[in-house]
Amino acid sequence: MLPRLLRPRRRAPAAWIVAALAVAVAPAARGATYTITTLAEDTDANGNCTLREALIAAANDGTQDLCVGDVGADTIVLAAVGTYSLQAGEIIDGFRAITVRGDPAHPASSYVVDLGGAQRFLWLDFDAALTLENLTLANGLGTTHGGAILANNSDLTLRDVTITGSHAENGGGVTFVTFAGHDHHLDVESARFEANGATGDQAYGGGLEVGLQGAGSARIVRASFLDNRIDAASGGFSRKGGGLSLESFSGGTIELRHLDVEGNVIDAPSFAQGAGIELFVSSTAAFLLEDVLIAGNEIAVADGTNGPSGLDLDLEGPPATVRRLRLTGNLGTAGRDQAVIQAGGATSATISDLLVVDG
Ligand SMILES: [Ca+2]
Ligand SMILES: [Ca+2]
Repeated sequence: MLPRLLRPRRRAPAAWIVAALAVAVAPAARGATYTITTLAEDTDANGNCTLREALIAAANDGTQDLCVGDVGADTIVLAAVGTYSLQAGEIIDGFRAITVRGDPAHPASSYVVDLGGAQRFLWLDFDAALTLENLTLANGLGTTHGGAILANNSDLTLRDVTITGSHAENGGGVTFVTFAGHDHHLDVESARFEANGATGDQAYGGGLEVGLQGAGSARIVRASFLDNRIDAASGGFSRKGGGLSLESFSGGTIELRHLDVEGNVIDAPSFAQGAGIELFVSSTAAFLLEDVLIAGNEIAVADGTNGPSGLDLDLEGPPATVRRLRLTGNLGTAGRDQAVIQAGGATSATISDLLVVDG
């Protein structure tokens, strides 16, 4: 006897065919568009749709006041120029896709979300997707990872976005981490990570922490990492990447281009590496690092285990292209080198056009 799914089907009655056609032509879920016209924060049924209400509606497909829930992927448009308050507690998004954008009529600096040193903008937890366009996130507070955004096994896209004044133990501004079986993508284009801080005893990424732990890929193009910090007081291990820390263990392709990395600091008594950038890649997918300025970054404490000050690049397997790097003035009080570049394992690395001056 054939398994049930393989048995020949009887001819469908006419009514079934009509019903099937009706399903076929029914419009797909389009998702809701929430246009936010108030800077205030509330979850009261008072006849408005605040940013908090829209994020909760989008993260749950449920109605909040005038934000009507929809099963599709949702878009939130910040239509009021000014500073939005989002400080009343963590919002978690699992499985849903959300886009939040500032109205293109004004620049990203016109749409600020003030997280009040109280919460992240959003915690993406498993197979969610967030796209941010043309806005600024300020004063976020995460716990262990991701001050303004924690993307855990989820897609994250940042375009024309500034992340500033945010703190967590790792990933002071943003943490993007993905594990085996969750092949998610980080896409950053035209973004600024400024004056964020990682505060863990063991800390990765003062501005941005990327961890590809068995899957995932990253593209970061035209991004600035300015004046971010890692501050670690006691004597633990691994304080890495004052501006950017990216580590890949069997992750996918990595493309890093047109980066401006200036004024980042690691202030730690020991084991501080890459006050500007720290990159460790032990995958076999392509790696590209090009057109990067690394200037004036600092390892603040003199210790034999500390350094380099500008760039710590360790390639352990990928076919790698590294070119057109400018390192200047990465001195600090203790950084013994502006850059350390290591290529081991099966890496085939082409490294060219390095300018290292004033250090
Ligand atoms: Ca309301
Ligand atoms: Ca939805």
